Amino acid sequence: MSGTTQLVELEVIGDHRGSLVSLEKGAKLPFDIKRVYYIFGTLPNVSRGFHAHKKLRQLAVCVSGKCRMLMDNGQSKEEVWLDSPKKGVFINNLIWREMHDFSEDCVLVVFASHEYDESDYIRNYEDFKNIVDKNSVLSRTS
Ligand code: T46
Repeated sequence: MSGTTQLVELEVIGDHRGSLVSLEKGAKLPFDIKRVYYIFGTLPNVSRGFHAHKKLRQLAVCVSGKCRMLMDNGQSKEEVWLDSPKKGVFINNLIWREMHDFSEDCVLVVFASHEYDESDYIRNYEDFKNIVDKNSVLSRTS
């Protein structure tokens, strides 16, 4: 993936009773969790997201059902199906994300590095591109 998004294989602790996944801060979850939210009951043909975050980093997992996540770092786009409770995606800051094709039974759980803050959202794609382009010029000249 792009380096700022990363597919994460989650370890399943299974026994004769079934499966359990445990998430703690570490290589697969490289931040303190300040907030958890989940998206469910998404209606047919509804897409969500269409924004980036200035600071927020997240790990997203479909614990039931599936959805297609598109991630865009301003230069290239990638898509991943979140279709297993064993599969997560780490989404760094300054990544435009869209979620599409939610199955009826989809429950998307998101672990977030910060509390909810509307001022951290970039909800306009042109604004997002301008910030990303400016950052890449700054990193080339510093
Ligand atoms: C993201 C993707 C994967 C809150 O009040 N608190 C919260 O913690 C969240 C996440 C949302 N809200 C409010 C803000 C809006 O009025 O709930 C409403 C729906 O949020 P939004 O339109 O941003 O939802 P999505 O599904 O487009 O995006 C969400 C997260 O907001 C976002 O951070 O990365 O899921």
